[in-house]
Amino acid sequence: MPESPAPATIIGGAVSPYVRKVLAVCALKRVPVTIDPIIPFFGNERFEAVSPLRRVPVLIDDRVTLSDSAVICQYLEERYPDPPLWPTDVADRARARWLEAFAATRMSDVIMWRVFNEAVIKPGIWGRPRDVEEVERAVTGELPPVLDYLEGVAPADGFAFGPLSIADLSVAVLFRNLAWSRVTLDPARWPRTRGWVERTVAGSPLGPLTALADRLVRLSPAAQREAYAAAGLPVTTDSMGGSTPRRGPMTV
Ligand SMILES: N[C@@H](CCC(=O)N[C@@H](CS)C(=O)NCC(=O)O)C(=O)O
Repeated sequence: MPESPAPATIIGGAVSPYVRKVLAVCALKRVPVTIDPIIPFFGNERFEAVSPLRRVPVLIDDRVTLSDSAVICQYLEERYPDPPLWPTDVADRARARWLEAFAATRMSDVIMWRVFNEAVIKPGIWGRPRDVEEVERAVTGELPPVLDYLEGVAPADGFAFGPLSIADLSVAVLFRNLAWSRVTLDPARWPRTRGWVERTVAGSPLGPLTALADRLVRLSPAAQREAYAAAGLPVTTDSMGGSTPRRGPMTV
């Protein structure tokens, strides 16, 4: 008999692509979730205790407290194998792990740290002006090779390895953070990547999660909590978020 999923608390808000990835996997595996949608920079001592790198997401359930979306998703896969989110073929499974690693490393460096951090986090959280030239340099210089690589591996239709997998989710989540950074991609230059991302969002729980996050980016923290509940994601009564930031923005 497969184990019925234990309720989990997810620390971190759905504006984070890594939190959306974990929430999508929880939804696919029917793990009941309560969310503490903190901004990581505002995490209190309890947050530091559960997330030594002070990063979101964190998953807490009856057996583990885990950081890092890749580690969390692997745990959920092994504990709740249905539906499988890693391909069955051994070579495809390795390729899926690589795409997840690529999304977490070079793709994240460019999209989250060079672009989103400068365009959205710096003005929105730290009240400092964005360096428009810095964003432009990343978008014109560093982003195209990442997208060129993805264009070479993107499927012409469907998902990367047949059924929806962790590779599709890991890559697709990052594109919404580019859109919030007001980066528009030339549709003629990376058409396969665009189609792959659109199909993944439309064909997975990332659809409603992205719609929720589109609302969140325009709301105050108090209104955000209501938006989560309205989207069927109950919010914890107690929070690991404080009212003042604990440290300045991370440098890479
Ligand atoms: N590789 C990690 C990345 C997590 C990450 O960078 N999260 C960001 C939010 S989008 C964060 O917590 N940043 C706060 C910080 O680095 O101080 C994962 O997949 O979970």
